[in-house]
Parts: sequence; C-alpha cells; structure tokens
Amino acid sequence: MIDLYTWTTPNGRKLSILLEELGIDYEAHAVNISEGEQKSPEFLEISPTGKIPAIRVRATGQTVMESGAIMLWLAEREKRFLGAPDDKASVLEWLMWQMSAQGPALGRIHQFAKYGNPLGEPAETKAREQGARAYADLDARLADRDFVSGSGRGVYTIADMAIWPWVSRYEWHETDLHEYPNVLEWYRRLAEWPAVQRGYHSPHFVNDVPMP
Ligand SMILES: N[C@@H](CCC(=O)N[C@@H](CS)C(=O)NCC(=O)O)C(=O)O
Repeated sequence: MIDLYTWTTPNGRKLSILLEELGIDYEAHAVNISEGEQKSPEFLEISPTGKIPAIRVRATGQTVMESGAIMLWLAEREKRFLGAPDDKASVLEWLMWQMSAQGPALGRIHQFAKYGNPLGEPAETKAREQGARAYADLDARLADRDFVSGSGRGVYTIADMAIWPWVSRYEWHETDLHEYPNVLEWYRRLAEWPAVQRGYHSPHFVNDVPMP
C-alpha cells in the first residue's frame, strides 16, 4: 500500500495517474496547499521541502518526495512504463525536460494567471514565450510518433504521464491546442484512458478533464 500525499495540481496528478496505471493499492491524502497544510510538521516529515506530491510505502515507511524522483522510483520498482532498455535514455530526456523546462515555464504562467503580475510585463512576456516554446517543442517531438519516448512510434511511459497533466491546464495558459495539432491529438487520446481519468480526479473531483 502506498500513501500518496497530493493535491489537485499537475504535479500531484502525475503520481495519481501513474499509480492508477500501475494498478497498485494506494490511498490519496489531500494536502490542501491553499490552506498551508504542506507546512504541517507531519507532512514535513514525509516531504522535507513542504511540497506535494510525496509518497510513503506503508509497509516499510520509505518516503519519496519530488514528482520526477517518485515516478522513476516507482517505475523502476514495478519494472513498468520505462519502455525497453534501449528506450530509457529518451524516457529520461523527456522526463527531465518536463521537470526543468515545461513545468517551470507553465508554472510561472499559472502564477500570473492566479496571482497577477507583481513583477511587471517583461517577466510575464518571458514566461509566455517559454510556455509557447514548450508547446512547440512538444508538438515537434510528437510529429511522427504516438508517445514522447522510445524508438519508432514511441511507447507510453512515465514521461507522457509527467507531461500530460501540465498540458491539461492549457486554458490557464490561454493556449489554443489546435495550434499544436500533434499535442492536441496526443492529449485527447490519453485523456480518454480510464486510468488517466481516474488519476485526474484524485484526490477529489474539481472539474471534468478539459477537452479541446
Ligand atoms: N519540483 C517539485 C515541485 C512540486 C511543487 O511545486 N508542488 C506544489 C504544488 S504543484 C506545492 O506543493 N506548492 C506548495 C508550496 O510550495 O508551498 C516536484 O516536481 O515535485
């Protein structure tokens, strides 16, 4: 049994989607980051930086924080969603791209969308440029393949599961996915999958999965 500490955000949904895809027993615990619950002493013992998502393996007490680390750790433990051995390099490439490029760029846009722009226009312009670039880079990657990693048409891996929840916030980014037809097709295909749907609605329902 895995305890998942999470909230209804893209980083949280990465893990609920993976756990649903793995089909292993887990219990999702809501950590309301709007109410500051991530700063509670109990949660800081699990996630020392006070960020969701984090997990605890109930049988051993092992804890893991940081969404990319948790995804890799679980995928390696379960020997799933990493593709074939030769696919591993491209899984790591696109997982790291998500963590270092797409997530931070779109996360800054979320901040502006929700809290305004105290930093002034150049910061917002830069964030939006970087967000658009992330969409364009993903669109180019998906031009001749079904998934971001693996050879040939690609294979469904943790990299897709990490990237997809951030794309699901395309409305927050004021992005018309029809401008990125390869992302649109990939996004819609995964959005129909039952495990992705279930993971999206963990730890609780907020809205239907957006469908462009
Ligand atoms: N690099 C971290 C980022 C996690 C993150 O930013 N979590 C946000 C919610 S999506 C959070 O917990 N924010 C609350 C806070 O920073 O206090 C990861 O990928 O897990």
